[in-house]
Amino acid sequence: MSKPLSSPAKWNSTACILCECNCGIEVQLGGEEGRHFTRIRGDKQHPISQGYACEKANRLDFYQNGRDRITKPLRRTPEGSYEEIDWDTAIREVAQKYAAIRDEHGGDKIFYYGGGGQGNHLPAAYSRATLAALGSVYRSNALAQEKTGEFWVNSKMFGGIVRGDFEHCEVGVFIGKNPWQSHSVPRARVTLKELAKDPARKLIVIDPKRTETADMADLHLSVAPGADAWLLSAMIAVIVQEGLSQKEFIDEHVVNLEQVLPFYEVLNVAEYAEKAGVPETQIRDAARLIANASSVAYFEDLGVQMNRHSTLVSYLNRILWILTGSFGKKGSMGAPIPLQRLVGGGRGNTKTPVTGQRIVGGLVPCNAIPDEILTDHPARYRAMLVETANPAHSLADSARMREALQSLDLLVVIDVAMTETARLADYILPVATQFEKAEATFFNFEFPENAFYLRKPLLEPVDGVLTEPEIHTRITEELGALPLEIVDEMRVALAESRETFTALFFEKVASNPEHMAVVSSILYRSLGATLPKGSESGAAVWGLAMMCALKYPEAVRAAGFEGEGPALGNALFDAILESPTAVVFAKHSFEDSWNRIGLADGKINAAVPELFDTIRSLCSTGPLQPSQEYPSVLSAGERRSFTANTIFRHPDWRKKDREGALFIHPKDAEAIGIESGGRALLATKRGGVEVEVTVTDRMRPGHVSLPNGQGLSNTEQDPVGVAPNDLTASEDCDEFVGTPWHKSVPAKLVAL
Ligand SMILES: Nc1nc2c(c(=O)[nH]1)N[C@H]1C(S)=C(S)[C@@H](COP(=O)(O)OP(=O)(O)OC[C@H]3O[C@@H](n4cnc5c(=O)[nH]c(N)nc54)[C@H](O)[C@@H]3O)O[C@H]1N2
Ligand SMILES: Nc1nc2c(c(=O)[nH]1)N[C@H]1C(S)=C(S)[C@@H](COP(=O)(O)OP(=O)(O)OC[C@H]3O[C@@H](n4cnc5c(=O)[nH]c(N)nc54)[C@H](O)[C@@H]3O)O[C@H]1N2
Ligand code: SF4
Ligand SMILES: [Mo]
Repeated sequence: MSKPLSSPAKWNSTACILCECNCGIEVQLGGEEGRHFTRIRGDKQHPISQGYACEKANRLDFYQNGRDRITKPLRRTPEGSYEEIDWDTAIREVAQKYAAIRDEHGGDKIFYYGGGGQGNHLPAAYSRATLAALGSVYRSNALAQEKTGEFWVNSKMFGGIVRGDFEHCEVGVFIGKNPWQSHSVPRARVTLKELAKDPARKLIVIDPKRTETADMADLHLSVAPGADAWLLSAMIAVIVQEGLSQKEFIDEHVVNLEQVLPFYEVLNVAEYAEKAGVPETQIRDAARLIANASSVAYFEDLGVQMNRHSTLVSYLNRILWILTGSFGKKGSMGAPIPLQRLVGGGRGNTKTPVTGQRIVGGLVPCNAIPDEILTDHPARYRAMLVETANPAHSLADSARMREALQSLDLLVVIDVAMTETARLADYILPVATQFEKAEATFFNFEFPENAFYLRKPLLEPVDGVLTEPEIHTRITEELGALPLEIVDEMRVALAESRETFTALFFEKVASNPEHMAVVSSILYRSLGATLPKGSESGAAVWGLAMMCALKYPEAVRAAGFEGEGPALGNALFDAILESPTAVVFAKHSFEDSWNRIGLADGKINAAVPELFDTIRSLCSTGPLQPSQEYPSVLSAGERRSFTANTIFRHPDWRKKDREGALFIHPKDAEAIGIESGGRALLATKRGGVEVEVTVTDRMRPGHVSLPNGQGLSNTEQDPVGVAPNDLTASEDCDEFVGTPWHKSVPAKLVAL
């Protein structure tokens, strides 16, 4: 029998939600009730990813039709199980309980964690109304366990976010970053291949492991785990001592470098190379290569940002940018125009209330969270709202994190799934998935052209769930914080025209701090109600498009939009709303980056004196040494081809390496008498777990590595693989910003 002829299935445009690249993809729907993703491909129309997608995107049905989905609001019973409740009860009780804590102890005792994952940042915009209504001031998310060191030095040196142009660089440098697996730069594998095959361009990788990226490198510096501070110091010293720095660039663009250089003029390169565990000749080669290049792009990531001296390493990396003249030109570092800044805001608190730790970008250091809760200090957090995050699994020291979450007076979790964190909650509020509502991210870091994508829903939400904007707006209303008369006025104005609405917004909302505190809900209830079904959550984007157009009119016009003032903002918003893919919203020159660094009259500041003592201390200290008790260094949480934080919960999504084996070097395997596929006991000071072992000469001897995102559990199935934070400790973190040392955990391995 011949196959029936069918019309070609429709390809629906959306984006992958598994990493910050958010590649444009197209999806065919089918299967039961047409709610399964049957085919997925890269979307050629997407201006940044241009048809690129990696193998993980093909597995997105494991998210849309994922394990552990929740579809009814749940309330914890006195016996500790859950009962289903209706939404009115859920909203009323949650609002009342938070309000009671606010009234008795102060809104600052209500702590917010999350607001966005790899594919959805709109909850961060809408939660602001709820938090304002509650007087909540402290918040955090995953960025405060990876990027806050980088943010802090950027704010002191550049005054804003800075990214690399790997598409055009002569030399690309990756420090503790494996873009072959973890991406983070657009079309990572294509970009890497282009770099590797062009004899005029060079790739340098700094990583203890010979990663897939290192395989392609011209120079792979296999640094000892946790020893990057010595390695980068030695590279700086080579450039300074051999007189290779870009003097013209420095004279024109940099201040305060004289405070830094004397130290490197006398630094003993051989000694630092020895401590870094890298041959001195390789360090000299790498330093000369970047110093003599016409353009260098740099990317540092978790290998150093979740490691010893992480903030210092971010600083030393930037000193290399300065010495090699790598800013504000094609192929080097630049400052993208954001549609919305990823961090910032908060209420201006600079220290955590209990332990007094530094708050960067409004984010409480993640490792400090248990200490801010597990205490009888009067300023402790007593309640939490967790949204689109799984801190019981993703933050250091899961056992302590669970204890902290359980000790709260109130924990509410907003999620699509019954997660490790949700299972500790008093109330669980289920939401539509990222393919059942309009969503977007603010991971928009490209230059000289930057793009933003308001994805439209592919499916109707399943019965019983709401979206985050709806939940936050209902809570805000319940708390009596939504100015209903303003919402009505805005609706009437909108019925007249968008221009009338815009004028009223500036006249009555933008000028009133109380209204601005709940602006997302005002926009949602007015403008949102007029947007196409499923796209209501795009209302907050109107505000962002407006701000962007008012702040960067030339760049927005260069991207093809017309108008002045608010009219330009409306033109941009309409394009975002109507476009079937991402919209290029800003265009500028590479040199324009100079206009966006906010320090010292458009110059780069090279001195961060808070770090100088630590810089000096490197002379007399050395990196982590193996001990008898803990002879190995564990990197807890490596990105592999089948890891995606905890976005996929069912282990079947992984086509290979199902359990997530521990990678170890043949020498280490021989020493403990184990082979690939063998099982071992892996112990750290915080815990012990059983692991499967894979022996590979990619690892550096003494260095072992476990994947991230494994060890998820539910009531029906035992966890598969190891939850990495069963092995990590909250006190092991950076002295400046509290980022964890997950990539160098002292560990011991015993064959079973
Ligand atoms: N496949 C996949 N991709 C992802 C994700 C995912 O879960 N899976 N998650 C996304 C997220 S949230 C993030 S933040 C990024 C992270 O992306 P990456 O930072 O690239 O990811 P990791 O594999 O955690 O760490 C990178 C490298 O650091 C190396 N490393 C370990 N110790 C050291 C050290 O002491 N010094 C140096 N120089 N390097 C060291 C490791 O060997 C590893 O190759 O990936 C994103 N992309
Ligand atoms: N030891 C160790 N720990 C690590 C790392 C490591 O390398 N080592 N990496 C860290 C890094 S870099 C990161 S970024 C974090 C990530 O950790 P988290 O920030 O906790 O994020 P995810 O694991 O991605 O969990 C996202 C949650 O969002 C839920 N979700 C999905 N879609 C929606 C939606 O539309 N709405 C709502 N409300 N919820 C939704 C998912 O079900 C899931 O519970 O993990 C960190 N933890
Ligand atoms: S690089 Fe892969 S995981 Fe990341 S967004 Fe693109 S397709 Fe998804
Ligand atoms: Mo991350």
